[in-house]
Amino acid sequence: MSGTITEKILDKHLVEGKKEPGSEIAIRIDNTLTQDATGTMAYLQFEAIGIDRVKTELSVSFVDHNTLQTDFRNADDHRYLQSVAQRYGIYFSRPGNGICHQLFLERFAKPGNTLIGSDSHTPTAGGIGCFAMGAGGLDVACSMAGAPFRIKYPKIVGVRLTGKLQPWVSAKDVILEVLRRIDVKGGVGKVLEYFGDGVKTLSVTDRATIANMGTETGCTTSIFPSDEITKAFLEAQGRGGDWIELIPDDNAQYDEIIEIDLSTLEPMVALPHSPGNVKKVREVGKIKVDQVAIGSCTNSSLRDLKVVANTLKGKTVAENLHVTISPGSRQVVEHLVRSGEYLDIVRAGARIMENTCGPCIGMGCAPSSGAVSVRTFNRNFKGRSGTADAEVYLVSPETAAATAITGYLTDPRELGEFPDIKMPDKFIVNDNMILAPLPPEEAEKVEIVRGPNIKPLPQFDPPEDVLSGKVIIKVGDNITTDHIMPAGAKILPLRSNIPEISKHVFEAVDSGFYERAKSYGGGFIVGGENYGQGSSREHAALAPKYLGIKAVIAKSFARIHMANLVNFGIIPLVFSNPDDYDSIDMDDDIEIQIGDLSHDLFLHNKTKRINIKLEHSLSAMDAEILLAGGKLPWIKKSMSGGK
Ligand code: MIC
Ligand code: SF4
Repeated sequence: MSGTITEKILDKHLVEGKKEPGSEIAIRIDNTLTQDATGTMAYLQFEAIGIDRVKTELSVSFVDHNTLQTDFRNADDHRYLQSVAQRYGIYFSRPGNGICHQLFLERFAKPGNTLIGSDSHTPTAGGIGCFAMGAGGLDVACSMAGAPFRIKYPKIVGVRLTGKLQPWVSAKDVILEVLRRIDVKGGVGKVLEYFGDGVKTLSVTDRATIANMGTETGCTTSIFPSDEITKAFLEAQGRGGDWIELIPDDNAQYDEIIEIDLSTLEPMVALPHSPGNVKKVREVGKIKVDQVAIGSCTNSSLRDLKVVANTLKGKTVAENLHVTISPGSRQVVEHLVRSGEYLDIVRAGARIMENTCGPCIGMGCAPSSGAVSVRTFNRNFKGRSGTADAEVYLVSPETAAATAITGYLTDPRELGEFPDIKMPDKFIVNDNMILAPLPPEEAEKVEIVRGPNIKPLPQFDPPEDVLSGKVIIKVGDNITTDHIMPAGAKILPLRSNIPEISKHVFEAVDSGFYERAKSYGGGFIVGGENYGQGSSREHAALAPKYLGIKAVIAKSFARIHMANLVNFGIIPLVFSNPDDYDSIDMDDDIEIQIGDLSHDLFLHNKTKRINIKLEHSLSAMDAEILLAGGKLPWIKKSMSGGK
């Protein structure tokens, strides 16, 4: 039976494996996307695999994360990315064109396709019925080289939407409600598949907002049907030919059901410092706010910014408040300019930024010390804004605009009547900032340009039979990749320079980590539940590996980060009994005999003179990759017929 949308797509793309939740499957990947901050590493790895041209139906390289260009390093990355795209048959979206997920939705995403992207919010394309997943750059490189992508067959959770959202309540409030119910690890191993009559009341960009921030539940992806509304969106983008209908069968069976009556939802807010810490805005009360930041891949569509423009129209942003707006794409900007709504925003005193990730990843507009920042973004991890003691609240564009006017956290329903929002019948399509792939004869002649900031990939040896060393750090639950490998304006330019970026590992958590890792010659990390949640950045595995980390022993792992650990030869191990977490401390001397990783393992804590039983959920192939010293040596061997 293949009643759900998820099953329909997975059935069509299945290359290997059984349709049983938790068992490993391999699927064919139609499309890939990368962004600049993860892209340089992904393409260095693609080059190292040694394929002449991408083997996917379509691959796109975006530049949206780091466009500050405070010196040559960033510009070097952009130049490298453009030349590599032209060399290997990849579309290239030039800096300034927009945020990868918004652009992919507008210009490339197809219902029924599979997509992996080197960014954790790749599931945004689930809003159009595409099965889209975040992955590490190396996995994306492998899929560009034609390799299938491996995931655990997910549990399929049906999220039944009924009713219709009230005025001033929007898609962001829906996903905040999902997060309120299932929190930041409630989606692990699952696909959130939306169905029911309420779906018809949501536009494609509303659906994309929900699918985008579904990432924060830890799910494999989120997906919506492709229906008449999807068709109208694609037609309005001049891409009607890309539409197919994709709806669940009447007798579709879901592993679990979540019921949401849209008409009962109210404006919601995620409080510091977790996207899962959700309350109703009216319950939280009137907190004084210092900054409002609107945009990000979650809430920067034309619809969202029209709501903001029409709410701000004729008003001035509150005194002492600093308001920024980062539109999702040039298409969005062009519409706002032509309709005059851009002027409404400018006149209200909001600062319109570039069409990039901007403040969402700490690229400028950091809040002041101890500030309260209200954002339409998807993550509010401590320090991510660039200010360690800032308090970040996540809300809808409606709540952000209302807050911008009053200066304190405001339930937008207090503003009275909802403005009349007019969406265009056709979008203004202008792809002049997207370079199409060159034909093979021309592509072959393209010279790849590498500046001094593009350092060669580090090489790693296979692991020893007995791993030994000290615990270099012990951390708690829900450690994010932002904790492990921070981003922001200072560190993002180092993404293609592993020796330099590795100096910043765990910087905000424990400034002694780098020195200890160096002086001990590497060792181990001990973590709690959901270790590595958040971003797909493989630097959170690659840089620790460079510092000699051999294994991470945790209570549980987030999906993408665990795959990245395997890809770079760091062994992800789990305590058989979670209480054993308490019997291991920083600086303990430990030893683990790994053998061929086919058995349960024991950790010998030499300092405490105890043995601790460990487990892992590695597949046979993961074990092979780890024993080969990582995925790059492994794939090179397998592609040259060495296995
Ligand atoms: C993020 O939102 O954390 C990022 C920056 O987009 C990351 C990717 C990266 O670290 O480059 C993500 O979500 O995967
Ligand atoms: Fe960019 Fe923020 Fe979206 Fe990540 S979450 S892709 S940094 S806008």
